[in-house]
Amino acid sequence: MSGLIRFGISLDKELSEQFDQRIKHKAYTNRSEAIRDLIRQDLVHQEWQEGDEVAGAVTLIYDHHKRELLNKITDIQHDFQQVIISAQHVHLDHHNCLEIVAVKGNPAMVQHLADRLKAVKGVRHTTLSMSTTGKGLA
Ligand code: NI
Repeated sequence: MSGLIRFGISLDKELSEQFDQRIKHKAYTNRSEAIRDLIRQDLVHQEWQEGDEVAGAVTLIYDHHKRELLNKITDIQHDFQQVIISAQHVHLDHHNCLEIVAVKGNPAMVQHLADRLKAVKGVRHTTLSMSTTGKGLA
């Protein structure tokens, strides 16, 4: 197969065993697949730091009963329209709301949006999931 290269990796036994356990746990069928994913993950991380366009999602969990909180979260999102593709609101239970904000664009601006949302008082948990638009990834 053209375009495919093979290379050997030297690892100490303990690290190799730990990696194999991890592979099994994550249901990879072989080491190559797992290593390819790790390499892609690292390249995506670099793209996030240096690239000009990235994609991802910001998720936040917050108290449904604090109405002023929803206003703040909405205000912030209006300030970042440039990088927000969509937002989905899920009523998790009687008390909690989950908001998933899909983002695409400048990495620094996306990070700034995530930081602003995280800083809102009463937001219980925030994650920024970093992905890529896929351009330039094999
Ligand atoms: Ni809700």
